Amino acid sequence: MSLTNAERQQFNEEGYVVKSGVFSTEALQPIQDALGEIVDIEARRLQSEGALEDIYPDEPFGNRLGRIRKSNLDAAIEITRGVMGSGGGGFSGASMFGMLTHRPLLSCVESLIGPTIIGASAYRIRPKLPEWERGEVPWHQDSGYFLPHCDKHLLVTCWIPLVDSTRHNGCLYVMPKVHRQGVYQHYTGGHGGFLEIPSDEFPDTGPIPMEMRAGDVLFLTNLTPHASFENHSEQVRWSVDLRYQNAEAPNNTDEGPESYTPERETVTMACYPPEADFVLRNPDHPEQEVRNPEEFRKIRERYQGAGAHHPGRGWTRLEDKDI
Ligand SMILES: O=C(O)CCC(=O)C(=O)O
Repeated sequence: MSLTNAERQQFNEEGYVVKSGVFSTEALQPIQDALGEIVDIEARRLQSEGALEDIYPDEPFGNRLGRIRKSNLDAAIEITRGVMGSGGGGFSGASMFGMLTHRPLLSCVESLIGPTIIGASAYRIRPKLPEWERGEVPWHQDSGYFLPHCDKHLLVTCWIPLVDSTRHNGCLYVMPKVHRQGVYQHYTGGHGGFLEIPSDEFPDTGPIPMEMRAGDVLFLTNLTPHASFENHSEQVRWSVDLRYQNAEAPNNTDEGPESYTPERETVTMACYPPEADFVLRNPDHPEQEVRNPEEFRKIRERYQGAGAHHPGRGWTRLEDKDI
């Protein structure tokens, strides 16, 4: 499996493309099982602490956390924290490595960035709870989070629903055809604590809802504005977003978090310093490739909570916008 010429053309012209069926039901099972296990552990802990009555042990992955949310929002929020880990990129289990290295996905990514593929540091698991306003993610470009010297590079975001995603349960929306206009002004302290581009500060080219089946993949550029809104269903909208770049885009694959100090010149840094990048394919230096889940976990854990300095982009606070 790879992206066709027409799909690549759409990605280049519109800033996004959806490829159906990149992950089969069987291929999604290991990540669903792993996330289901974290939900189970966290739910049992809360139950033993008396914070949660019913933990719905017999509900399938797609329903269980939604049932818990319905009976106890605070407990459900706490469980999602356990799932997401620190900052959202904390889960580095074997099933995550399996997703990141899924061959059909990497073949599609290769058709966008070439044969050398680096797993870009920020990947996220997103359990969007039903009827929870803070679960909304405001309009932003991923480059808003990356350092400015990376704007000229392509970092591909692969957004993958683990359950069918619809307008009703809070699917992603994409603003097409504006990814060639550079990075728009973002503001900190936006909805849910995310970065935000206010909707009057970028062109409205008609936001497109990405209604997708579990296992389809939405490919986005780092300059494509996207957002997601409230989940009005009874189930959690589970998704994972993974990122990839080639070796020309700055990365931290050959350095440790201790080399990221406030004194260091920003232009020498990886695009997103707080988390570890990792080499997945390098035909010229195959010895650099991360080949197994254990190696991957060690690389990720080295950066986890290590405080690698991220200078950010100096965005203004939303409340100071018109001052
Ligand atoms: O999954 C969502 O709702 C938001 C995802 C997102 O903002 C991203 O992948 O950058």
